[in-house]
Amino acid sequence: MPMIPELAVAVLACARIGAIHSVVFGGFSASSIADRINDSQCVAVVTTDGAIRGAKAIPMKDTVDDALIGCPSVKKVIVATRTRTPVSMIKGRDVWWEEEEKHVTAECPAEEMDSEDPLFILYTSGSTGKPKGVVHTIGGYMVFSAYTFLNVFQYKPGWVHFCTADIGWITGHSYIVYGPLANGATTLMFEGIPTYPDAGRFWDVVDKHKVDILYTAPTAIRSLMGFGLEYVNEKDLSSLKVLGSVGEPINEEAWNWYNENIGKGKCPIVDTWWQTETGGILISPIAGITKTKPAFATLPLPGVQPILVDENGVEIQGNGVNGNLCIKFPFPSMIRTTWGDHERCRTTYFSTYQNLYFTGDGCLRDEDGYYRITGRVDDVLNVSGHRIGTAEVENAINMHTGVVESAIVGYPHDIKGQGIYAYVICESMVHDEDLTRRDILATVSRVIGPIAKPDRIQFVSGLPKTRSGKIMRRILRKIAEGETSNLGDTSTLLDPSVVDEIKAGAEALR
Ligand code: 7RM
Repeated sequence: MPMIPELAVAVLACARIGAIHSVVFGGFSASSIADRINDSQCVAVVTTDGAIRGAKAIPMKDTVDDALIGCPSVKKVIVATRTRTPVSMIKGRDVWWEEEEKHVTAECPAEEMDSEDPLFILYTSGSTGKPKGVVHTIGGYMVFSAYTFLNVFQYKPGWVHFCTADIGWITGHSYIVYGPLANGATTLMFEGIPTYPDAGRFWDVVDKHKVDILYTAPTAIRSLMGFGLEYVNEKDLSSLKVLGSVGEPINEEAWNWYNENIGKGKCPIVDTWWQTETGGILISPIAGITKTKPAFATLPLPGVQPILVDENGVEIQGNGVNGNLCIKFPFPSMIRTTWGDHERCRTTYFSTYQNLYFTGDGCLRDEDGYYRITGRVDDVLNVSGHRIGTAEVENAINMHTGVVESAIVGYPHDIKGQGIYAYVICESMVHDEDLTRRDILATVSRVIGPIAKPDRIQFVSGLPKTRSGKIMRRILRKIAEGETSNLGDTSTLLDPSVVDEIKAGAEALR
């Protein structure tokens, strides 16, 4: 569903009757929706006729219909009206939200549930295979989203909270719906995009609704920075008390811009680190209490025990150190299982290092004991704050006719944080590279969704592989970053000459 009140209503309605919800971001393709429906075996889908994105209307029901062709578990589809675009309604299966609403009373006693019953499933990308259904429970998740909302933002009764995420992601679940509402806060839902009708839209919303807490992503800050201050300065932002950042590392320049131009130097910034799997914020300043430092998530919240380990899982003690970020002790909203495959949960998160939850992130602990998350150390990209598995994108590209193999790496991108770089091997010489690129992008959109489209596609005749057949992503990453000299040891490669060809091709592409 798009970001309309009916989405929050649907989520809360599920919680009230004891049904498990699984919100799917509106930008995903029919095939991604079908994968999620089939993995969860869900019985009902709630959607809209269409959605509005900036100046564009996008189909929703059509996409759901395409998905449902291969989803026998779904018995009912509830369609809320948003765009009034024509849709096909299947007899016996599809009903209109507005029609059904007339036939139910406003009274609906809450179903009594066990605190460890599942509240929702949310699919998220990992380094291998299809997205996993992260399971959160009623008691722990609600307690922790409420506790962290109250404490991290230092929420005061009467405040207006504006989190710019989509409810299709965990940030929207925890800090648009559950955390604020469990505290009785006023929470804003924003259906638009930051740049429509112009780059002042966020500041408009803040001004119009006298927003107290603004919680957004570094990618949005970096993008809006580029439009200049005229969009900011014509708006009254004096209602703001606390600013938040989430989803990816925030660079110092963006932090300072946010602090000076949006917070006018008077609003504490909470750089909140957490994950779909953690359900709520784990490492973050407490607004106005923790002394902040640009680009640092600072300190763990009470009860959270982060540790850094080396490749062998040995704890790295002391300060001024770098390592892999793990969590030593459970907390209320930690992932309980991956839907339908408990073993996958165990191997993904709890087997890399013994007796530890491994986050997949690299992290620095500075001289003051402050934490700075440096980014993923596995094959997961963070593009505009969205998690994208390299394996998923590779699988999508490989489905395209004529493609033999592909390798995806991330590279630094000024606005998105990371861009998606694709190295693609085709069966024969590509005659019209631009045309083939376009078709590959269409395939990725069709298989996953537009958010997974590579920013750059380079056609290559081979990939740097070790004798055992493993792609040396380290080399591909360096080339994508524009590094041409220090590629490190290439002597273990099956065919070192392929590296020169790739380097030359990358330069030509830039
Ligand atoms: C909340 C969310 C999780 C990944 C995580 C990190 C990255 C999130 C920060 C961050 C640096 C932050 N859930 N990440 N917050 N990196 N500083 N404050 O984003 O499951 O979609 O992504 O996002 O790599 O592992 S998520």
